[in-house]
Amino acid sequence: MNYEHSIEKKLREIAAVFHASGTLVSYEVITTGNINSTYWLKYSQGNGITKTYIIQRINTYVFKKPDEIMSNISLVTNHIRSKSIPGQQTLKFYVTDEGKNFFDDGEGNFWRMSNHIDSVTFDSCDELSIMEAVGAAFGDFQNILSDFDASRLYETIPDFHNTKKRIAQLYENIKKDEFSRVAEVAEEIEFVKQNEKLACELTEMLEKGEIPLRVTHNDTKINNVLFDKQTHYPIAIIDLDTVMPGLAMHDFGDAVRFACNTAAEDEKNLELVSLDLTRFQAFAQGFIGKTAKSLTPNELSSMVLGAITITIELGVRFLDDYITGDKYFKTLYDKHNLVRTRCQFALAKDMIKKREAMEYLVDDIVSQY
Ligand code: GN1
Ligand code: MG
Repeated sequence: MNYEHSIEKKLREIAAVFHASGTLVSYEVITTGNINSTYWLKYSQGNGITKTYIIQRINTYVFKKPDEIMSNISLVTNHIRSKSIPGQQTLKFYVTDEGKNFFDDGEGNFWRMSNHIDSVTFDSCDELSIMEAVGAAFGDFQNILSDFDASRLYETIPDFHNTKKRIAQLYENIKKDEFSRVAEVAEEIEFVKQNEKLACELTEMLEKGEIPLRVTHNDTKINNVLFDKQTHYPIAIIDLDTVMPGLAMHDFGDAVRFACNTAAEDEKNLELVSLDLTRFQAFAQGFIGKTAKSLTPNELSSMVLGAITITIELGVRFLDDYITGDKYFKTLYDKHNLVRTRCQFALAKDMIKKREAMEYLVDDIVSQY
């Protein structure tokens, strides 16, 4: 059986487990996302009517306890749904005969199926109104979850954004050098050493109780916001696998890292990589506009630090994956993780250069509320 045929067979099998209705017309592999495998399926209901579904195979190397992610997602989506926010849609996960929102196929694979929300997404965007809307959507997400009891959530990836631990782990793996790749990355290691103190400031503030944990999204890429096709109004936030207690500055910062970069996350030509201050201003206006009243002064004054921190942290994670044999992130070619590392560090350098300008913009927005 060829590969495509076996995937199609598997998808039909999984869709049946979750009681997809109708007959499969077509499917597509969705290639965005570095962790899970995602498929879009179209089912005919007869009379020209179709229904679309999303099936995902959860990466169990990354998410060791898929049942815990699905428990979190179900609590969070129910919470969002219970607020009945006009214009907002929520992901709905289908259940098996046993009433479970995931399925273990007995071959080591965990699957889930949700509705597909008809929408558009942006991987990058020069349109400032969209940038502001993305900021507002993530800010709103923060507000919607502000009354959610965090103790009900599992920590799906322990220490996910604990920058200190991420760096400590990198140093451990540098010592082991299991794949003999350390010599090649001397410059990158030097960058980490030079910026370690700065990158660990937020972790330390948290340890000292100077900033609060909140329920956060933790993976705020712009393409996790779904927009209405016609109005370009945000209608849903997806990718809820890492919703857990975290820092508001990390949500702010990760979105900035991804959406305000003038290049792609894995751009090889580092001259193209920089922080776009105009996009930053628009995003910050949206995010801080929604959250200024509920965040503490320490949080508001460390938003830019959040962007620098998360950019260095992701570079550290890519580098760690590179020297430990590329097991965590999906890679499309040899050294893909190294390319990603270099891109993140180049962006972090530019953010450090522009830190004052970024802080000035944030302060200006804060002063409006
Ligand atoms: C991963 O798979 P995706 O694109 O949703 C990663 C994020 C990184 C991102 C970088 C669970 O997210 O933390 O920021 O890649 N997710 C996990 O592109 O590790
Ligand atoms: Mg994600």
